[in-house]
Amino acid sequence: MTIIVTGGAGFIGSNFVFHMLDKYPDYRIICLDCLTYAGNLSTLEPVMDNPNFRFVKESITDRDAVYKLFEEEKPDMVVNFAAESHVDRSIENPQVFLDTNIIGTSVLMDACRKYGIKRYHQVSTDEVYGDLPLDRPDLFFTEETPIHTSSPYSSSKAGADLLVLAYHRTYGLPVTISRCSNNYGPYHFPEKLIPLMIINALNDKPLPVYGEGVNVRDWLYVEDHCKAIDLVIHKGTVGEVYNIGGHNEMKNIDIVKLICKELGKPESLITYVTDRKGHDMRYAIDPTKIHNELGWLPETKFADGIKKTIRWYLDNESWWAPIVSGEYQNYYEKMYANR
Ligand code: NAD
Ligand code: TDX
Repeated sequence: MTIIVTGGAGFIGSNFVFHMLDKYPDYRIICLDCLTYAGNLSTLEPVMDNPNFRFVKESITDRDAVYKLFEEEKPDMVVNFAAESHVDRSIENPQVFLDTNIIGTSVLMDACRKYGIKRYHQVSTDEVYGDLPLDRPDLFFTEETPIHTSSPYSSSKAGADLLVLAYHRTYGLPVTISRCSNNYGPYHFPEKLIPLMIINALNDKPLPVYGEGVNVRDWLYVEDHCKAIDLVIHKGTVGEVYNIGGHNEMKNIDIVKLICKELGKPESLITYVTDRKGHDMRYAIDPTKIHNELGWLPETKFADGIKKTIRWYLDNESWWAPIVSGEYQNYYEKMYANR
């Protein structure tokens, strides 16, 4: 079995590469990643010498490069993690989100049509469903919830999902889609809520909470997401969408306070800043389908996962220190100074 994993130098993709190489020692895993600011080759260091692993630095939007890779490797499956993934960046500059997330997806699927594939899997997000009101805790996103996006990021992911389903219906491409809630864990890029708050707290810097901090996200440990995708690509039904989430809703402010507590830092570091434009209020996944059909259940409780994650950032400063001292400083200045 040869699997092309796109975006495998990013947060979830790298965790997926590790999971697959570990669980299936006879599989060949090809990571296709162009190493944007969010891609980090040092993350993949532990598997670089594995004879079943190959890293290819190309963009999923580069048709010639993608076709060449398909000719060389004749993959059985493609799992597409490659994306521009940060909502705040999409609000600043939507164009690259459309290029990578929509055009890149179509290039990958064109290659699948041209060379043949057993499965094309699209890693999507719960954000395609928009948001839920805070005063209706009885409501959850199911696979039937209409697409109703808020940000350029979520719109680009929704556009990709629609294309994937269209390639299935029109060309019979054997596709699956998974829509997961917020992930956390090792190798999470420092621009995102949890790693940003851990790293700022460690440096005794202000903790910038958007608005009043009451927005709710449904957090899942990254390994549980990887295991769910593993199940979907092996046992999921072609043409189907699977929601992934572990019923773990938390307010942003409660997460930030928990991080302060775990690190022994004062809550006085918390600073309320101008809200995100179009900020989604609440995400909440109903994972009944993947549980009933594929037997998936999350294994890591948030209380344990967040401790493991904080421990990982404490032990792996050598991973994040070069990131936050480079170009990231300009990003941080632009997004947070005078906010
Ligand atoms: P990330 O930003 O950490 O990593 C993205 C990776 O894709 C990087 O390695 C980057 O270099 C690569 N990439 C970007 N553009 C590329 C291109 N044109 N060609 C090749 N590679 C390219 O993202 P992540 O958080 O790991 O998310 C991975 C996927 O999971 C995304 O599709 C995202 O929409 C989805 N998702 C993320 C979450 C989450 O909480 N992080 C939740 C649900 C779904
Ligand atoms: O500095 C911050 N302060 C803050 O209050 C940051 C970076 C975020 N927030 C808030 C905004 C959100 O309500 O925290 C919440 C989480 O923010 P992000 O980490 O940016 O994640 P989110 O916008 O929820 O999107 C994430 O989950 C779905 C991923 O980045 C997406 O790729 C995924 O599809």
